[in-house]
Amino acid sequence: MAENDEKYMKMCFALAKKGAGKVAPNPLVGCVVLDKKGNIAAKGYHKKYGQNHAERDALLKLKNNEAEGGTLYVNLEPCSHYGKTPPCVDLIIERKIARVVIGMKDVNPAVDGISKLKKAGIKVDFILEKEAEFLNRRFIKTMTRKLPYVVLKTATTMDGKIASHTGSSKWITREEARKLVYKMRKEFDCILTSSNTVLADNPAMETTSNQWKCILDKDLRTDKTFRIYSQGKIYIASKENTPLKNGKLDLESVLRELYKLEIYSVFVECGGTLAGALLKQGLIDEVYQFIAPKILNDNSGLSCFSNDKTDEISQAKPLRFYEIRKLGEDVLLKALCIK
Ligand code: AOF
Ligand code: ZN
Repeated sequence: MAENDEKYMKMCFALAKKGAGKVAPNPLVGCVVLDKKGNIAAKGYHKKYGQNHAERDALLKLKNNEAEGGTLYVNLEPCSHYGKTPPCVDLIIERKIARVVIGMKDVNPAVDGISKLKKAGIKVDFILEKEAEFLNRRFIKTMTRKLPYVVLKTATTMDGKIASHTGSSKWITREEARKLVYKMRKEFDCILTSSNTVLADNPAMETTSNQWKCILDKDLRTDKTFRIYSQGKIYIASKENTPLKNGKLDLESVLRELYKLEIYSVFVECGGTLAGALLKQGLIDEVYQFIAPKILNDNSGLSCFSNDKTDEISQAKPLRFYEIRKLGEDVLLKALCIK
């Protein structure tokens, strides 16, 4: 039974992922319904923000009560509240499902589906909880912190440098890695950078016209002649609209402002100072690090994280690698910051 539970929960994950990029700030959810005999009766997923939840999408495909006494798999606790749609638990009860297998409890305080299911005599089991939480890490962050999910991208030499002491930085990684960055940007509501990066490199940071670009520019040193301004929606955080902390823009306030603009995910492309400050303040959720097979060997070269002095290795920020990929000559490491 547990083996099948894993199999069908993994099927839910795959269905859920079909909603990627279309459901934020809502979760990625997939659902599989089995009849009494254990055959698949219906599948569904959450397709678009504001539309039917995965459970409703699946259950409405049933013609009669063919799933009576059956099992429903869903990677997130079914909802019990009236939001944009009625409670999924009511429909589950109505369709006479006997057992519900859940990936993770919902972090939305409005939801208490598990006790409602149990009260109705439905058996509730959990499976692959960690995997389910990993899948919905963006949802968990935005729902619990009211802050966007932040991924910092950096491209370094093997000794962690992003430029030599003269500022020479083009190019560290090769075409293939750089092309992947263009694709990655599309997975985020906003690209964030600093005026230092704009002034030093004048990057275009191509996005779609719907995406935001946030420039941290305390003293308004950049203007529309820079390439970054040529497309996308622009948000400038400066001392005129952002509180200062130790004479610098308060980074958490900037992220809160972005959240108010319905920006739920941010891709940071910047130099070591801002990267270091974000890291120190615990504002980074993940790091994507491209590494080229090169060693700069320049003591005064610029490091990818260079905000602060740290005395002890024990004070180093802990992360967890979850993807390691070879891209032509370069590699890409994806790592989660462990809070
Ligand atoms: C989804 N899709 O498949 C499930 C969700 O505003 P509503 O009515 O769409 O409710 C959104 C909340 O419903 C969401 O924050 C989450 O707690 C819960 N479950 N949401 O968008 C789904 N199952
Ligand atoms: Zn629901």
